[in-house]
Amino acid sequence: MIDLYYAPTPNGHKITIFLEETGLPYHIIPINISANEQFTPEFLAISPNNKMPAIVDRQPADGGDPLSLFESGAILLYLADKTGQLISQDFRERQSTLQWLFWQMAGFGPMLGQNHHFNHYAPKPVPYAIERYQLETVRLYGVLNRQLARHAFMAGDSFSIADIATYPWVVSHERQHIDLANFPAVRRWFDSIHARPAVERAYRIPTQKN
Ligand SMILES: N[C@@H](CCC(=O)N[C@@H](CS)C(=O)NCC(=O)O)C(=O)O
Repeated sequence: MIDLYYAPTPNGHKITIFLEETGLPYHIIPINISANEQFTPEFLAISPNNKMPAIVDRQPADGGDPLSLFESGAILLYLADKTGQLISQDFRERQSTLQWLFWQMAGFGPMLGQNHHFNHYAPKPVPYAIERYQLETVRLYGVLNRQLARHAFMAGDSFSIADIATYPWVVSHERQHIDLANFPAVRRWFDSIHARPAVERAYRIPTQKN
């Protein structure tokens, strides 16, 4: 059983998509970040960076004590290796998957997070920041579009944790002032993932339980 510390954000949805895709048993522990539950000592013991998602695997492969992990990319890689699913066993496609997973974690997610912040949450408009993160958002969608124009999925022929990490951020493309008509390969990929039954289930998980 996996304990998932979760809120319904793009980074949270990465993990519920993975768990729904693989059928690995899990139990959700809601973290209400608006109520600052990410700062409780109990949660910080699992996620010292005070952010969700985080997991505790009560049956780790080494048979030892429960294993806790934070950072959505590390969690996806751990669960993919645990199940042998959603990461290719082919040497080269595995490297490609890790490369695009790290691209999402280091670039696409953080830059789009800044886009959201300066477009929707900053207490006053900061034109330089709005323009900087909009330009970077457009550049990153261009990178993704070029990759997906050559491959069915981000790492190659197979749906993988790289796609799972990236999709939830593309769900918010309108909030990022991105028109997918300008990125037709992303549009094709997005629609194909949106239609997956496990993805539909992941987005139907009730949002706040506490
Ligand atoms: N790099 C982290 C980012 C996680 C993250 O930013 N989580 C946000 C919600 S999406 C959070 O918990 N924020 C609470 C806070 O910053 O206090 C990951 O991918 O897991």
